[in-house]
Amino acid sequence: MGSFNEPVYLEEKLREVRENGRLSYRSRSLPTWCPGCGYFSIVEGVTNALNKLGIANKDVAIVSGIGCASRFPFFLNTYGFHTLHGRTLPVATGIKVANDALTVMAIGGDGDAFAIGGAHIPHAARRNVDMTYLVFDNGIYGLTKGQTSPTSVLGFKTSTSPYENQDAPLNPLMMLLSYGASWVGQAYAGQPHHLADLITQALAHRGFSYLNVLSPCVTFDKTTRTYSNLNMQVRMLPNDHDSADMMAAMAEATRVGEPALGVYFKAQRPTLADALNTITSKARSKEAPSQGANTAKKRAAGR
Ligand SMILES: Cc1ncc(C[n+]2csc(CCOP(=O)(O)OP(=O)(O)O)c2C)c(N)n1
Ligand code: SF4
Ligand SMILES: [Mg+2]
Repeated sequence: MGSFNEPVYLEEKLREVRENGRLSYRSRSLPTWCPGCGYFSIVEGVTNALNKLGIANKDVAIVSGIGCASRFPFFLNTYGFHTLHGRTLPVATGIKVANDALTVMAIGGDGDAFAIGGAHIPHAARRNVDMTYLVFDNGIYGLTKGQTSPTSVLGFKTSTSPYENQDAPLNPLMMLLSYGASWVGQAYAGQPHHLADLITQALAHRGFSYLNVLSPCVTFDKTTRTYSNLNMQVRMLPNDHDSADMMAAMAEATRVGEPALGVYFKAQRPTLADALNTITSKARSKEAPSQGANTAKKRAAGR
């Protein structure tokens, strides 16, 4: 990689991109996001990660809800499903159950995830559905022109909080850790190489991986989650952070004002597919559930 002082020539960059295969993951639709939106980095991160892991386009399904973030599936040349607002996880779970061979990614904004869709997250996490959930956390409703969201900071003035937001923001990392997600990390759109690396790790994890991506909404947030503020605030998790230690992960997740980037927690445990396979093999054997046997006996006795 060249230094910051070296010029980057467009022709060279285009040749590199054409040759390394990443473009095959992009559709012909160019992103409709505002220039400077953090989401461009996430498209780049996902295409890099898929290319690095060598996952074929036909083996990927990307599911989203509604919002600027949820436009994502249009821009990738994979299977895609733009569902209803907040309903990303149930649809993604259904896809994974129907075809376990697919790499399933669920995508949403902080509003889609934690407001209208909030009640789905604990269940996908506790069941350890083998998918990656990327939340583009800009702390605002971007698509609908800048309303306060569940992750908006205290004191944020928006069209729905003209007297400054008085509601304490949710802590997505703490929520996902306590819900039982088996991989939890945080990245920042302003650090695209690190972001691509974390997306790669999240996709490679077997189980429910959650990546919170801090991302500026350059159009509707000029004061809080801006690049200049985030550049000063973010830090890397300490080198000696033990991602097998839940208490250490929670301690980092609750540190106020200095969002840390990296893998907070990871663990291996049975997935939803493992649980369903267990049920299938039990059902195929003679091992009938006891309640079912009683019901059958009662039916036979005419009760
Ligand atoms: C049932 C329903 N309620 C409300 C809306 C309006 N709406 C569309 S997107 C959105 C929030 C988007 O915010 P977020 O999920 O944070 O995504 P962003 O646009 O910031 O990427 C809302 C409230 C809707 N489309 N459907
Ligand atoms: S409104 Fe905000 S979140 Fe939506 S595309 Fe523009 S900058 Fe990005
Ligand atoms: Mg948002």
